[in-house]
Amino acid sequence: MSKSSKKVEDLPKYWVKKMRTQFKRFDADGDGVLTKADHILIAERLIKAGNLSGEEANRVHRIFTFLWDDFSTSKTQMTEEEMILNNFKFIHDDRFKPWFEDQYKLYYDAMDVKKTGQISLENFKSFYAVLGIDATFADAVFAYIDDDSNGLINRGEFMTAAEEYLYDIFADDSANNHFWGPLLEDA
Ligand SMILES: [Ca+2]
Ligand SMILES: [Ca+2]
Repeated sequence: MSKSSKKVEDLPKYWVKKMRTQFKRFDADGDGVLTKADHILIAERLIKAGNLSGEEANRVHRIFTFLWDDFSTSKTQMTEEEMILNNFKFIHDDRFKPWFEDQYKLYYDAMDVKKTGQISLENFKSFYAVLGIDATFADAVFAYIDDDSNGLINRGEFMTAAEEYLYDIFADDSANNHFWGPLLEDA
């Protein structure tokens, strides 16, 4: 069987649960498909949560518009199954690594709403809240990502944790697998 003909049920179950969780976090309007509208909604919620205006608000809008345009590769919507199969293909093909890195650099920039170059616990909690994740889980995940325990997440720490979440297919239920919040039980 070639990789392209794989089915979701053939993939590692724990990893699929992570991807389903991520999908549901980003399906901001909850209609079961990822679209540009979800990305715009997340941007708007982030702008509201951070009380941003002017160029700061425009920047967040641009990031999420670009994330969708880049991520969707001109599709108008993406189903959960498509996303899972795509991601499984990506993690087995190094050509997609730079694309993945570009995408997560943008998430980092979006969390760093005030462009300080680092992500504070407050930034992190705010982003979690925007994605509908219970903030009580943010402390443990933040502490895990903050590898040098200086109370801030830098770009390198963020990328390492993001990479683990996507690439670690046989992981246990530890904080590194809660990058996008605790795994959803019905995921
Ligand atoms: Ca949606
Ligand atoms: Ca740190």
